[in-house]
Amino acid sequence: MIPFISLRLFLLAYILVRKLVFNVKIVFCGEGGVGKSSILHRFFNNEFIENMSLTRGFGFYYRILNLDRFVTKITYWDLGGQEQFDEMTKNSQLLNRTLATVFVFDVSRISTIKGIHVWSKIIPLNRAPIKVLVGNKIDLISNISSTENILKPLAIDLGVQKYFLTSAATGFGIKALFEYIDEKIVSLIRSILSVYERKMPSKVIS
Ligand SMILES: Nc1nc2c(ncn2[C@@H]2O[C@H](COP(=O)(O)OP(=O)(O)OP(=O)(O)O)[C@@H](O)[C@H]2O)c(=O)[nH]1
Ligand SMILES: [Mg+2]
Repeated sequence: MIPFISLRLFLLAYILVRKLVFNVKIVFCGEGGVGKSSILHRFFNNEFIENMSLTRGFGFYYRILNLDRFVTKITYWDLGGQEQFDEMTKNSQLLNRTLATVFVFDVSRISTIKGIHVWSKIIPLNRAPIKVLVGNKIDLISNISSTENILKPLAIDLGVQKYFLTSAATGFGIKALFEYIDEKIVSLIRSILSVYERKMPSKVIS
């Protein structure tokens, strides 16, 4: 990430390629079976697997956002939520330099919210500036408004900027979730770039 790059290195990279490459890490966390892998699978493959196997440790997905002045490589970390993998996943080194966290719970099993509380303590706000709350499996419940009544105070409590109701089964809310994360990443990088560019000599910027 740019804050860790020296200004001199930044200038050199900018002069050489006129395009910067950012590596961004996003983690999907939450209790086992809430649908983290299914959400990612739905987004990347536009498909739903009824009997998705549990994630043993963690999995990855990659995506490149190619913008006019910079390229962003986004890595989506799919963390296995089963307790047996805790040692591997709830690990500060693994979670280091996370830019965005997606906390997922299952709206048809409200008790899965407690997994989010556990994760929110492991990834404090200052370590991951973008935080999103997701209530998945919305296709399994009929009373959406009562779920919203749970989500709103929970979002405030966790200090997350936004919450989404999704269904990996139908695809509901999935595109909006990923678009929101993209927007937040791009605006964060733009604001960092503008700070650095103010410090650069004008002939380099022109
Ligand atoms: N009806 C319905 N089922 C879902 C949805 N999302 C996931 N599932 C099902 O829930 C089960 C668990 O989904 P996973 O995506 O494996 O859950 P996970 O959070 O990755 O679980 P771990 O890897 O164990 O942490 C699977 O059988 C999925 O088919 C959804 O939106 N609606
Ligand atoms: Mg999984």
